[in-house]
Amino acid sequence: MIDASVKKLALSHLWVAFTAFIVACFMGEYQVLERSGFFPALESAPVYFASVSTHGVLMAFVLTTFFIMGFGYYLATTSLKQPIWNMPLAWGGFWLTLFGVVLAAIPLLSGKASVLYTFYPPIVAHAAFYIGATLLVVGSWVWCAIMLVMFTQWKQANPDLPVPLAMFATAANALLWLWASAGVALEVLFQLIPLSLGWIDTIDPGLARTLFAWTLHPIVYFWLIPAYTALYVFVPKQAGGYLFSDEMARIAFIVLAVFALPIGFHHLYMDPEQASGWKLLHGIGTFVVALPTLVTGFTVIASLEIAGRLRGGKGLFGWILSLPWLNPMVLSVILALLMLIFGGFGGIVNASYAMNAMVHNTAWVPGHFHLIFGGTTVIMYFAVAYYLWPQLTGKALFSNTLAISQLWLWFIGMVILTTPWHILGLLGQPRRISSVVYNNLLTLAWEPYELAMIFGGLILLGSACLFFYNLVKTQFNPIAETENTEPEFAEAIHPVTVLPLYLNSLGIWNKVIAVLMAISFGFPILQFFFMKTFGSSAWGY
Ligand code: HAS
Ligand code: CU
Repeated sequence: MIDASVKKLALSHLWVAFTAFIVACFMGEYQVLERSGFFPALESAPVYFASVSTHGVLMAFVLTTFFIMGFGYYLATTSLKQPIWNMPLAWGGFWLTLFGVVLAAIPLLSGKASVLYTFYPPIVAHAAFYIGATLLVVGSWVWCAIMLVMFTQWKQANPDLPVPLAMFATAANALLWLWASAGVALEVLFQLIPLSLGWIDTIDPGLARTLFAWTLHPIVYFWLIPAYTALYVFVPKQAGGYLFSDEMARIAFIVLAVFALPIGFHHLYMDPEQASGWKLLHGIGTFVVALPTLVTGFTVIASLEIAGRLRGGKGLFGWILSLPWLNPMVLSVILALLMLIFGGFGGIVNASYAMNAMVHNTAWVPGHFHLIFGGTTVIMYFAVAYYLWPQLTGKALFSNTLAISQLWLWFIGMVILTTPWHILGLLGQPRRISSVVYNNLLTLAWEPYELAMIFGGLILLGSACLFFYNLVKTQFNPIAETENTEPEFAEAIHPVTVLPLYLNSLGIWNKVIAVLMAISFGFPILQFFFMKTFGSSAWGY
C-alpha cells in the first residue's frame, strides 16, 4: 500500500508541470503564427519575445523540473519500499520552487525578462527573473538531497543487494543535476544578479556563456533521464516481456551522468571566447555521450522484441505487430524511438564541429530540440502520466482511446512542425527572430515551410488539450481504479543478484566527474581571470 501523502506530493508536482506545459503550448502556437509573417496584425517583436521567453522557461525549466521531482519521489518510495525521507522538507522544496516560478513569471509576462530561456548577456532581465530562477534551482536541490539521502540509507540497510534500477537512475539524475546546475548558479549569482541590480556596470559575456554551457548540455540529459527510466523500468513489463539487460541500463545511466557534463562547448563552437582545441575535446566527449542512447535504443528494442515474441509474434519483424499498440506506454516508446532516430541524427550533425557552422543559430536547432525533447522526451512524460494518474488519484483512466489518439497526434504534429524547421535551417533562416524583415527570393522559398509549421503547431496544441482534458477527467472520474494501483517494475531476463561496486554506487562516479570537470572547464574558466577582458554594458531593461 503506497502512503497517500506520497501520492499527494507526487500529484501536486505533476499538476504544476502539466499546467505549465499547456500554457506554454498555447504560446507556441501564437509564436508560429506571428513568426510566419502571414498575419501582419499579429506581428509585434516585444510580444513575440516575451512569449517565446515564457514558453521556453515553462517548457525547459518548469514542466521538466516539476515532472522530474514528482516522478522521482514516487519512484523512490515505490522502488525502495520506504517512506520519503523528510516529508516537510520535500514540501518546502515544492513551495520554494513554485514561488521561484511565480516570481520569474511576473517580469516574463510583463515583457521585462524577454531574454529567452538561455538568457545570454549582455541582454539583461529584471532582477526578479534571475532571483526566481535561482529559487527554482535551489528548490530542485532539495529534491536532489532527498533522493541521494534515500539512496544512501537504502544501501546502508541493504549493503549486498543491487539498488533497484528505478532508484539507481533517479539518484544518478540527482547527482547529474547538482553538478550541472552549479554552472548557471555561478553565472546568475556573480554576474547576472549584480548586473541587473546595478551593482556592476559591465559583464563579460564570454565567461557567462562558458558558465551557461557548463549547464546547457547536462540539463538536456536531466530532462531525458526520467524518460529513459520509464523505458527501462516500465516499458518491458507493459509490453508483456522482460528487460533485456539490467546491467546495460545501469551503464547507460552512468555514462549519461558522467559524460553529459564535460562537453558543453558544442554549444560554443561558433563563439570566439574558447580556443578550438578545447572545443574539439568537448566535441569528442559529445560523441561519447551519444553512446548510451544507442545502448538504450538497442536494449529497449531487444526488450520489445522479447515481449513481441512472447506474445506470439513470428519472423524478422512480425513481433512488432504483436506488441500491444493500444497500451499508451508501448505506443509512446515506439513513437519516441522513431523521433529519436531523426532528433539524434540532427544532434550528431550539430556536434560535428565543421557541420555546426552550417546549422548553428538557424531554425535547424529548434527543429532538433523540439523533436528530441518535445518529441521523444515529452511523449514519454505523457506515457508516465497516463500510467501514474490512476495510481495517484485512485480513479480509472478516463479514456484509453483518447490517450492513443492524443499520442499519435503528438507524433504527427511534431513531425510536421520540425521537418520544415530542419529544412528552413538549411535554407538559412535564423532562429530567435520574430519576423522575416527582408523580402527576396530566399524568403519566398521559406513560405511553404512556414505554412506547414502552423499546421504542425495546431495539431500539437490539439493533442496537448486532449492530454490535459484526459488528466482532468480522470481526476474527477467517478469510476475507481482497481487493477493499476501500484507501479509494476519490469524484471530483467537475467535478474541481477550481485553487482560490482561501480554498477551499484555513485560515489566513485562522482569522483570521475570531478576530475573530468576540472580538466574540461578548469582552464577555460580560469583564463578569464588572467587575461585582459572588456566588459559589455547591459542591454535591456
Ligand atoms: Fe541536442 C542543441 C548535440 C541530444 C536538446 N540540444 C540542443 C538544444 C537543446 C537540445 C534544447 O553538438 C538547444 C540549446 C540552445 O537553445 O542553444 N544533442 C546533441 C547530441 C545529442 C543530443 C549529439 N539534445 C539531445 C537531447 C535533448 C537535446 C536528448 C533534450 C532532451 N544539441 C547538440 C548540439 C547542439 C544541441 C551540438 C548545439 C547546436 C547549436 O549549434 O546551437 C545526442 O545525445 C543524440 C544521440 C541520439 C542518437 C539517435 C539514436 C537513435 C536511436 C533510435 C533507434 C530506433 C529505431 C527504430 C531503430 C544518435 C537509439 C525502432 C522502431 C520500432 C518500431 C521499435
Ligand atoms: Cu548540448
